[in-house]
Amino acid sequence: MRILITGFEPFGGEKVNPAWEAVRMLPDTIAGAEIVKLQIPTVFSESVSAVERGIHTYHPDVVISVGQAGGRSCVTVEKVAINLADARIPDNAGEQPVDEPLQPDGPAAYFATIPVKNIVANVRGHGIPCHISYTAGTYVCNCVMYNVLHLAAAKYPGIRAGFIHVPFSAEQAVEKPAGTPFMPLMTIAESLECAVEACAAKDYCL
Ligand code: PCA
Repeated sequence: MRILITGFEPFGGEKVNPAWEAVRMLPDTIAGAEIVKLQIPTVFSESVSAVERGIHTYHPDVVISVGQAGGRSCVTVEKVAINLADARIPDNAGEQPVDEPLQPDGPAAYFATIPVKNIVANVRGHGIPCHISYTAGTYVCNCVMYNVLHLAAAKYPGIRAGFIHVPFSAEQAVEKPAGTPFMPLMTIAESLECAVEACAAKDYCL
């Protein structure tokens, strides 16, 4: 099994993105699955094509995308992506869509096709706080999750896909007001390893 795992470049004035920093720490093999890591731009119009190039190049069985969710206190595994782009801040190319559909003819939403509950259980089983989330927001992360699931439904039926949001890393929180939720980068990376392990297992429920 081959798993493509993507992480976003920094955005919104941050120096790092804990998603990519954690992804790049992962080993090249987890539970027998080959891991391919890819950094993708935090740009509405470029992010999905970057993932699709990765799909063309590496022919993965599973695509897991990872993004920063500043303000969340634990790792969250996204259940659903919605057909909406509504950006609070401009992306890294200055694009700021407001109330736009991602796919004018697409369905309102897609559910993740990775084993969301098993991932949550495995991450928690390793002592790391983790929950299901029922909103991936309306920014670039939701755009990638929706469009990768759309691609999988239309063009790559063998691929399973989903999204994981991670909190700020400790080094980011140092610069922020007291009380800002964070997680050490090592712990974030460990949670991703647990997530991949759950995806690599044969018997699982969505
Ligand atoms: N988080 C943003 C986009 C890139 C990232 O890492 C989001 O949640 O949409």
